[in-house]
Amino acid sequence: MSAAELNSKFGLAGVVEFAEAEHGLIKAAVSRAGMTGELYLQGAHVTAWQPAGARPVIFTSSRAVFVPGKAIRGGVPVIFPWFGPHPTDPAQPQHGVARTAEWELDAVEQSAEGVALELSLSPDGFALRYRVVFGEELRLTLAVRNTSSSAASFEEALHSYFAISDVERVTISGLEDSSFIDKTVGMQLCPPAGAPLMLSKETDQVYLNTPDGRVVHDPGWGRRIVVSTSAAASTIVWNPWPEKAAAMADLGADNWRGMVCVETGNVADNRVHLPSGATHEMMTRITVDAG
Ligand code: TA6
Repeated sequence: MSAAELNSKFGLAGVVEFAEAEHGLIKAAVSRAGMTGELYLQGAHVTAWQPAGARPVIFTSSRAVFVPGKAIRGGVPVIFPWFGPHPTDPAQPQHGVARTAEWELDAVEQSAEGVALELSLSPDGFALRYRVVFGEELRLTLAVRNTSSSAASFEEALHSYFAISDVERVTISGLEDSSFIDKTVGMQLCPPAGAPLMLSKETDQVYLNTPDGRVVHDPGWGRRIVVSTSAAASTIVWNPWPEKAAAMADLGADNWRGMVCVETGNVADNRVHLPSGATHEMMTRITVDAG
């Protein structure tokens, strides 16, 4: 559907407006009572959320490219049905197919909790429903139904990029008791750190069996980003640091310090196993408060 058709079917004047962005990608701009948000239909990709009176919470790279079929650098990419490289076929795209696919918009509604957009996608053997609620909090719910006639398994993640003052000054709590796979040292399984996480070098860690909540403490901006989750057993923490960031055309050496990925998912040992016809629903709720 064109932006004009989407506006006539789903638009809410002054609240939800669709527009054609670069290279024909369609985006929805959301605003209500001072809160603003943005979502691209490609990948059902949230690229901005800023509560009223607060700084942006979601980071999107100033060098991000918005091209059909290419993943957007930043925001909240939806990772499905595999995380990282495909397990057996290197020709398959990193992080699955959902983040570069064109999702169907099914509904737009307003309620006390905020402005909700509902989208769907049907990759082989599955039916995905994604509900994004922009409000005082950002609530993301991904439901996956196994539409095949046999049991199936998959990995999933909401690969959220958070805007921060300085990655070397933030602390991440809630992962102290979880062991993790360190992708920077050959996927080594490491024991729990027993203390909140501070980043001092390239970090790419997959935490397993994590509790339903973590906090990014940002002393530079005097705030906390609180991430509550349900039915998500994994947490991934990532920052490429300057050298790798400089080698990424859509990130660059001037962007790495102001972002950290703290992702909600079910990956590696936490992958989901679903009987035929069954549905699994994962949710993350993001809020900010004065730290
Ligand atoms: O979530 C962390 C990670 O898996 C890292 O290994 C890094 O590759 C990052 O995702 C970004 O992946 P992308 O395919 O978007 O470049």
